[in-house]
This record gives sequence, C-alpha cells and structure tokens, in this order.
Amino acid sequence: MERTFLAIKPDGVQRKLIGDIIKRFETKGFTLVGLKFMSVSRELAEQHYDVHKERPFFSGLVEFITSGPIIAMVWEGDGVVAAARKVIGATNPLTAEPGTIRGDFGVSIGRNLIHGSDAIETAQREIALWFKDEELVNWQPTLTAWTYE
Ligand code: IDP
Ligand code: MG
Repeated sequence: MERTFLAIKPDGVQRKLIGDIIKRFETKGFTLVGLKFMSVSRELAEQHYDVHKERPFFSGLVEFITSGPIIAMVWEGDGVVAAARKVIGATNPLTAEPGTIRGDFGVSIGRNLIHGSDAIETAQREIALWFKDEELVNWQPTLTAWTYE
C-alpha cells in the first residue's frame, strides 16, 4: 500500500490548526500509520530540504522548520502521495484553490502550514529519514470495506 510523509509545520502548530489539518486526511479516507510531535534538529531539517539547498530561500526554510514544534506523520492509501498533494494545495497559499489546506488557511508561501512528499520515491526517502520502522503501525481500519471498493 502506498505511503506518504506529511508534516504540519510550526505555523500550523502555533495557529492551533493540528486538528483541522489531520481531519482532512482522516475524512478523505486515508489511514494514519505514524505520528509524532517533535522539535526538528538543524541536521534533520537540512537533510529534509536537501533538494532546495541551492535556492535563496533555503536558510530561511531551515530556520523556520526548526523554530517550533511540528507534527510528523505517515499516511497510507491508494494514490495517497498525489492525492495528499491535492488536499494540501499549491505551494503559494494565495494561488492555492479554496477547499485545499493552504487555500483555506494561508496567505504566504513561507507560512504554508504543511509539507507533503511530491512523489512516491520522495515519500520513501522522507519516511525513512523521519521515522524508524518500529514507529510505524501496520493496521487495517475496520471501516476499510466502507471506504474502498
Ligand atoms: P512544496 O512544499 O509545495 O512541495 P517546494 O517547492 O518543495 O514546495 O518548496 C518547499 C517549501 O519552501 C515550500 O513549502 C515553501 O514553504 C518554501 N518555498 C518555496 N518556494 C519559495 C519561495 O519562492 N520563497 C520562499 N519560500 C519558498
Ligand atoms: Mg516540496
């Protein structure tokens, strides 16, 4: 089953949007398989955002993600990587569609509330970076037959 890595960034935590954000993935029909509330070390932040290390906003990104606690999560489901990106919305909240997390809750690209893996291979890399195997829970919700045909 496909899995993706999602993280509620420090702005989402500080603005008390944890519940609202998690609810969107729960009600959509995806399955939570890992979750932790944590501070992010500079080393982990730099590894996570390694693809952006040449970008001008890289240092700001690392500063921001290490500035307060975050919620790191792994979610599971058919097509969850691409579907979660749709639930999240475009990178810039001002152009993100209404109904998406960024479209509904944000206005600034540097305060866009949530990270989501952008491809299946990225998800595998990010899950391995953020979670140990034993921190992930293999389970099947009893509602599965009412969600998946
Ligand atoms: P994504 O989060 O939608 O995948 P990426 O292009 O991977 O977007 O960028 C990672 C994060 O870097 C974004 O979520 C956003 O917070 C920040 N970011 C991206 N582009 C800019 C920019 O032009 N200025 C400032 N921050 C940016
Ligand atoms: Mg990205």
